[in-house]
This record gives sequence, structure tokens and C-alpha cells, in this order.
Amino acid sequence: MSKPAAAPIHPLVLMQVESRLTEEQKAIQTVVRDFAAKELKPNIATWYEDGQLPARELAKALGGIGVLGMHLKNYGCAGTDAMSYGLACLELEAVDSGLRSLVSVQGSLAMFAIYKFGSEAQKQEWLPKMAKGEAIGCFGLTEADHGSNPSGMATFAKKDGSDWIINGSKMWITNGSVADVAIIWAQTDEGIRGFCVPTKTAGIVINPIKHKLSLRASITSELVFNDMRVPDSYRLPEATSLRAPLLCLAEARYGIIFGTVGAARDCFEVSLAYATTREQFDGPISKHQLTQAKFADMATKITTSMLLAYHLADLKDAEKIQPEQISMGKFHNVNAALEIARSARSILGGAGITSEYSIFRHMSNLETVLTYEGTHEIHMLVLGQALTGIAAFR
Ligand code: TGC
Ligand code: FAD
Repeated sequence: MSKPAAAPIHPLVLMQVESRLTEEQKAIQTVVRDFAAKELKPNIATWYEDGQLPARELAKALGGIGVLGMHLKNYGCAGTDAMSYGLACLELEAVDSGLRSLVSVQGSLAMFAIYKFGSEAQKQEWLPKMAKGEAIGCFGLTEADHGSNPSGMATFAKKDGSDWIINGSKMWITNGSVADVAIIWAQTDEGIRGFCVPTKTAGIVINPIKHKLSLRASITSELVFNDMRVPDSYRLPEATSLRAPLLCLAEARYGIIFGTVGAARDCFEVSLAYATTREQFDGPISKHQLTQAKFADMATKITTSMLLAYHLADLKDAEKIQPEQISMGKFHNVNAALEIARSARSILGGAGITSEYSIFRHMSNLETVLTYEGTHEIHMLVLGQALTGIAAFR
């Protein structure tokens, strides 16, 4: 006779990985988790199906719980540690990658660019209202012909007296159509520079990108600049090469490393709940060894991803984190989450392809997450470079 069933253990409890969090970190995670359960989870399937996101209201609500630019100090930002920021990303992406993207682009890309490279006047003007969600930012690095290789960007800012005239375009820009301010990276006669441009500036046209089959609960846009004249005071004075936008990317990639654990956790929880109630061959499908093998594999991947994320949080808080370490985190955790989503989806059988369950949505989103913020291949090559000393990008 088989032993009576014991109470199931959650993967993160099994290895006690959360025991290392401080009370403050746990409290922040709980605030975001509760907010997500109340304000985001009930609506996400509809936003996703409609391909619409009430970004303005959401930004204000997210600002209200203090997650926008939460790891930055002063200027109305919460100034939390890196671990807390990661945990917030995890809870948001447990609902949908697009919601984490809204927060990543606002806090880690647009606000961080101003915070790190902006003038005092730019910081005073933008950061407090962006922290509150009263102003939304976007970050324009990618171009249609220059994605993985931003050093080849064609957008050009030409000096004209004390002004700059910017021509070119940016593609795939998250938050673009709702943004109040755009961080625009452009070539100049002196090298790559960044500009912090209000989107009401004459000469900028923003076109929404439609027909996405992934990240549908996120706004993605094309930005086009036609002789856009901006004063030198819009230039980010401390951004003097490609290193500046790449440093911003490191911030956002860090959030993804935690966020994808959230998507994976949700896939695990949804598929486990389904497997314990769905019956085939005279019992729950969770009793089948092949199903249990999937759960064992998923739980191990969630645990190793979480531990990797925690380690990177420690390195980040100690200000010791290196780009190749972040690359390993993104490379591993996005791939692991995608594998978990595919496996969890298979446990739901036919039901797994409907929007009644979150798994297929996560799976579809994770295809974008595998591509943006440096493709899976680019992070492999960053690691390859670190391990061999040879850059193989070109
Ligand atoms: P390379 O010569 O290697 O580097 C130029 C300078 O930058 C430094 N650097 C970094 N600094 C900080 N963090 C990093 N990750 C860095 N990577 C490089 C580097 O030390 C150098 O500094 P210096 O002082 O010597 O000048 O540049 P490269 O042209 O060879 O390119 C290297 C490569 C391929 C890794 C880089 O171009 C790259 O990462 N490409 C991927 C592009 C990308 O990730 N785009 C993302 C766009 S934003 C986005 O997708 C938002 S999605 C929405 C969301 O986040 O939710
Ligand atoms: P490509 O660079 O053309 O790559 C195509 C394929 O070739 C990939 O598999 C890639 O890995 C491979 N490849 C390229 N170079 C090499 C190489 N050297 N060796 C081996 N393989 C290689 N960008 C922004 O600036 N801001 C944003 O807010 C933003 N948001 C986004 C939101 C969404 C929904 C999406 C889909 C993208 C977003 N992006 C954003 C752009 C994103 O960063 C790019 O899509 C990404 O960097 C890849 O560029 P690409 O799409 O041009 O692909």
C-alpha cells in the first residue's frame, strides 16, 4: 500500500531559500504581492487579450506603492536595497512580464539614465514626478537596423549653435506612446550621447507597434525624429559613450533576473493546482511519475534561479556586480523560466492553451524577454568573451 499523501511543499520553502530575507525585504515583497493580487491579477488576462494597458493609471498606482525607481536615492525615490527591488520585479512578473517591463523601463532605464548621467536640473525636473508615476519615461536605444549592435546606431544629433538637431528613428520602444519623456541615444560628431527629451517636442512622431503576439500587456512604439531641435540642456552631460546606455541596460537586466523567477513560480503554482484536481486514468495526474518528474525539474530550476538572483543582489548591494555576472543571470534565468513555462503548459494539456490560465501568456511573454535587454545569444557571447578573453560579436 502506498503511503498517505503528505502536504505539498512549495519549491521555495523546500530549500528554505526565502529564509535569508530580512523582515524589511519580506515586507516590501508582501506589499507588491498584495498590490499585484488586488490590482493587477484580476485584470491582466483582459489587458493582454485586448492588447491595451491603462499605463497612466497603473504608473500612478505603482508610484503610490513606491516601486518606480525604488532602488535610487533621493529625488522622491524610495532608496531600497537591490534585493528589495528584485523582489518587487519578481512579484510584478509573476503576474505578467509586461507589467515588470513598465517598471523596468521607468525605473532602471529612463530614471536611472537621468539619475546617473543627468544634470541636477534634469534630475529635479523629472525624477520626483517619475517616482510618483505622474510622468512616464521611455528609453530609445534600439533601431530597426541596429538591435544587438547599438554601436552602429544611425540616429544622429548635429550641433547647431547651442542646440542639437536630431534625425533618425528608434524601434521597439517600451512605454513610447504614453511617455512624457524619452531618453534618446544618438551618434554625434564626438561619439554617442544621450538626450532627455519631453515627448511634446516638435519633430518627434511616436507610432504604436501593433499585432504583437507576445508582451501584449505592454506598450511598444516606434519613435521618429525629423529635424528635432533640442537645447543643449536636454543632453545628459555625464553620458559620453556607448558605455552610458549599456550601464542602464545592466540595471534593467538585473530586474529581469528576478522577474523571470516570478513568471516561473506562477507557472509552477498554476500547473500544480491543476494537476492535483485534474483526473485521468482514475486519479489526479499529479500521481503520475512523468508529471512528478516535471515538477521536480521545475522546482529545481526555480530554486537555482532564485539562488542565483539572491547572489547577484548581494554583489549589487556590495557594488561589486560585473556585466558578465548579469549576463549569466539573464542567460540562465530567462531560459529556465521559458523551459518551466513550456513544461507547465504541457501539464494542462488542451486547457493550457487558453487565456483562462496564465501559463501560455507567460510562455509567450518569455519569448520577448529572451530577446530584449540583450538576446540570449548576446549574453552567451558576453560569457564567452569573459571565459576565453576573445570577443566573438563581430
Ligand atoms: P563594448 O566595446 O563591449 O562596450 C562599450 C563600452 O561599454 C562597456 N560595457 C558595459 N558597461 C556596463 N554594463 C554592460 N553590460 C556593458 N557592456 C559593455 C564597455 O566596458 C565599454 O566601456 P569603455 O569605457 O571601454 O568604452 O561594446 P560593443 O559595441 O562591442 O557591444 C557589446 C555588446 C554586444 C555586449 C552590447 O552592444 C550589447 O549589450 N548589445 C545588446 C543590446 C541590448 O541589450 N539592447 C537592449 C535595448 S533596451 C531594451 O531591450 C529594453 S526592453 C524593456 C525592458 O527592459 O523591460
Ligand atoms: P537582431 O539584433 O537583429 O538579432 C536577430 C538574431 O540574430 C537574434 O537571435 C540574435 O541573437 C542574433 N544575433 C545578432 N548578432 C549576433 C551575433 N553577433 N552572434 C550571434 N547571433 C547574433 N529596445 C530599446 O531600446 N528600448 C526598449 O524599451 C525596448 N523594448 C522592447 C520591447 C519589446 C516587446 C521588444 C520585442 C524589443 C524591445 N527592445 C527595446 C528592443 C530589443 O532590445 C531588441 O529587439 C534586441 O536587442 C534584439 O535586437 P533585434 O530585434 O534587432 O534583433
